[in-house]
Amino acid sequence: MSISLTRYLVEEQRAKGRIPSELRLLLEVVARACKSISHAVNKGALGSELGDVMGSAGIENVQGEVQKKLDIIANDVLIEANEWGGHLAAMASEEMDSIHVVPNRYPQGEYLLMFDPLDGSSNIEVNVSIGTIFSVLKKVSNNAAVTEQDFLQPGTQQVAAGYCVYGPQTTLVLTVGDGVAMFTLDREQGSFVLTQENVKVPEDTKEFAINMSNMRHWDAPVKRYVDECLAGKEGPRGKDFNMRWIASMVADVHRILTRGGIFMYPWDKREPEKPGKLRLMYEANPMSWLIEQAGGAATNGNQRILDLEPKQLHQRVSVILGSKNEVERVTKYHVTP
Ligand code: AHM
Ligand code: MG
Repeated sequence: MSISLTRYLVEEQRAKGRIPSELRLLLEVVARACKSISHAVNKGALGSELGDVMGSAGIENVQGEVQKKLDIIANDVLIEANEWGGHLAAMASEEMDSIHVVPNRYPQGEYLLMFDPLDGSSNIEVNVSIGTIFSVLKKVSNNAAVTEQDFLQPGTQQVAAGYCVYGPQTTLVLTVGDGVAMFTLDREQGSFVLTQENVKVPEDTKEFAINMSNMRHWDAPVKRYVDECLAGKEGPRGKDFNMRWIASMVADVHRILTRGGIFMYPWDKREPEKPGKLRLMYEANPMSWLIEQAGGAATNGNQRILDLEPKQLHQRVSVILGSKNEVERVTKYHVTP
């Protein structure tokens, strides 16, 4: 008999006492929002939702990146679905300058939701997998008003994290700190069905993912690691490596959770003042927790990502994650070159 996401969450709540009912509801609402984003993404050229956002204020978000119409639609879907339920205090998104506090007309809960509504959105037009990444924290301060400060908690404090990948299948991947579970959207039933539990990332791999066009900008430890992989059987690693780069973190991480691998978006010299391209709160923290829950590792080269103390909501970070032994190797090259 198939197990729905609802049943999985009820069991996590009831039998395991792992999640309170408000968190269960929150996750159900996020999943519902993902379903609706999946439908919008699926329409492709049949809808009117492809393309960049054209507005008088320009087409860039707070990060200086071009916004797609579907970025905005996905953001609105998540906000509207989540703001009235009473389980959230506030939300923060890669696509919004500042936090979105639950309006006064609705009851306020104790959770904080962060998301990248449509990760990898440069892939929308070319019909390649994209996804939604989310992370949930608990508001710890007793202050009545929620501020950005409430969000600035390390990744170890997450109470739930996951992503939904919109690919050939729509798959929701979730952790509440009890391993990683995958749910596939059954479009006939309209519900997410558990398709894999206890997901495990193999400790070793022969597959790496990095944007090789940035090679000349990398730091020495990353260059050394990739050079050694490229040297193959004849090189110091004594084996051939394969390479993949989808330019959609959700899809790259999904592959790694499925068959192992290492993903790197390291700091590079293009914009030396930025610690990396990816965002700590919306991308690195939730993905790092999922990877760790599946037995993998995630660092910024020097430190475990989940231990980083965030200073800003839109903070960026260097990311190295995936199969444990490979991540440890790259990290070792940074720490003791
Ligand atoms: P986005 O959140 O604006 O889509 O950017 C993040 C994406 C990641 O999904 C992906 O790993 C990376 O950017 C790809 O970057 P690049 O085009 O530099 O290879
Ligand atoms: Mg993103």
